[in-house]
Amino acid sequence: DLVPVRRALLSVSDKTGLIDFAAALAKAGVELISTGGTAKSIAAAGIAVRDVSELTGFPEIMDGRVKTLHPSVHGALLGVRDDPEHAAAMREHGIEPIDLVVVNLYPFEEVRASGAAYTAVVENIDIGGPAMVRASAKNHAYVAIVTEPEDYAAVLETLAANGGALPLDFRKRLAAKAFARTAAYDAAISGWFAEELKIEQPSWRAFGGRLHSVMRYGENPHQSAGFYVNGDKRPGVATARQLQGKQLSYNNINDTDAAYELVGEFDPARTAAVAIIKHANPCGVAEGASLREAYLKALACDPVSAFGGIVALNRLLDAEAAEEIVKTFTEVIIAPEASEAAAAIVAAKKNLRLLVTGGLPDPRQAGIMVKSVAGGLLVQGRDNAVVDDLDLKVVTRRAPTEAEMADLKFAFRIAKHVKSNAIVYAKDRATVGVGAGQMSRVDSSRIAARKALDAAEAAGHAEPLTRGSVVASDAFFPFADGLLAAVEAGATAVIQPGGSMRDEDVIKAADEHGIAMVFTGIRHFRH
Ligand code: 93A
Repeated sequence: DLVPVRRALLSVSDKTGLIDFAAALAKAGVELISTGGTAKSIAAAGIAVRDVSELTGFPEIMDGRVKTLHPSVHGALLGVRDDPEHAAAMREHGIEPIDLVVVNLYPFEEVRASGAAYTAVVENIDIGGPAMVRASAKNHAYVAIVTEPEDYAAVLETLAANGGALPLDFRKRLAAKAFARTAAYDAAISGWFAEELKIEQPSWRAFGGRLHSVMRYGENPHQSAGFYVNGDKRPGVATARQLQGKQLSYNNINDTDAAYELVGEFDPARTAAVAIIKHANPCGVAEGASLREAYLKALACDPVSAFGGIVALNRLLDAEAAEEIVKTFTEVIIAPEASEAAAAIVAAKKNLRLLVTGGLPDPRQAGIMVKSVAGGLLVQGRDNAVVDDLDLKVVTRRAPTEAEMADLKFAFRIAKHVKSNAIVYAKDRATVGVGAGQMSRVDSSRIAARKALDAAEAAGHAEPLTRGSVVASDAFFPFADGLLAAVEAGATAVIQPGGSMRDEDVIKAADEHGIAMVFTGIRHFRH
């Protein structure tokens, strides 16, 4: 199952690593054939290359729209060499077999994301490229198809290890990758059309996806993992620039995303805000006059969990904040920007990743969320409800004070980003206890209160941090018990969606304890 590589066809838009690769192939005695721009680059480096027009006996026409769409090319890629009829057809028509195809496609995703004009986007729909990729991948019994510069090194190594040939399992793996690439490419194109046509129905196809990086492993070391991006340029983990630190892991990316989406809820013109995330849940979030103050307040919520966490900031990371953050073992810092002094402080921690995004995500932006289930995908619109836009209704005799109201909104903002059942205690624009991911809302309440007690003890406070706090619940309290657990912890005001059959019981319990309660009418489940 070894196929010697004697002739290669190269046609690439992304010319990264092309010359080195072409030179190595030529040195290994491989004959090179190439299309217009690719041939030019190779020839300019002094490497022998034949133009594909020579092979087809046909010039590139229509601005290159038709350059490789020819039987001399596709016959060479699709011919089953062990089939006598195929072999005869190849001889009869002078079709020379091609053993290695190196193609990457017109940069449709990048051009689309750049906001280019309609016609420019259309022009970047590659037709000949995917045709060659798919033809070669189908005929992997004889042809190897390379679609990413990052695979050039492996191709050369494998060729060297096999005396100038490539083995079947290697060609098969390349074929699988090739079809994944063309599938994602077409998904991006159809997603663009959907956007152009304002088709609202969320569709995973609209998500597209191009391999951004392969991680060492997934959620656990025995799982493989890759990070796919869809060309969406919104500020976030996919578009961030990593200034330092080792490669992000699967869990890092997931947690960093959660952290940055959360901190995007805080308008940097109004306040500095910091979120510390562990296992995709916040273990501390706070506003402050400065990032340093916000960080210290966030850290005080649950300093034990913050160890090994992800820190997201809504403003330029300054030296004062950086100095505090590096005191605790932290996996990732993500911010819109970082000052030079701050970057220098972070640089002392070799493994700590520092990501800058150039901006904040817009919490109100529409979008789609995709989740896989056995045999399918669940697709929904992004939860882009923001508490400031909601019609908040006071349902108790006592209305919240101004300070309580500010904390209630703060807590509900956070609850949106906590796995359900979510209970968030807050005081002075800082979380003091977070209960996440419990099957029972009462348990979430109790855990949040318990954590607040632990944090208070650790900090040497006499009182639990929940004393005089407010509490947010991501969904309604089905019974009064959840509310009573919050009262017991010392909360004085509550924010929740409302809408339970027993709302009246819950309101009555609140009134009995002098609690002020606000209904949002909006639920923030997050699973
Ligand atoms: O315009 S195409 O759809 N028609 C073709 O026949 C064709 N052949 C190769 N696009 C085509 N390609 C693409 O051209 C390749 O996928 C590659 O991205 C690009 C390389 O062009 P050049 O070598 O001129 O830079």
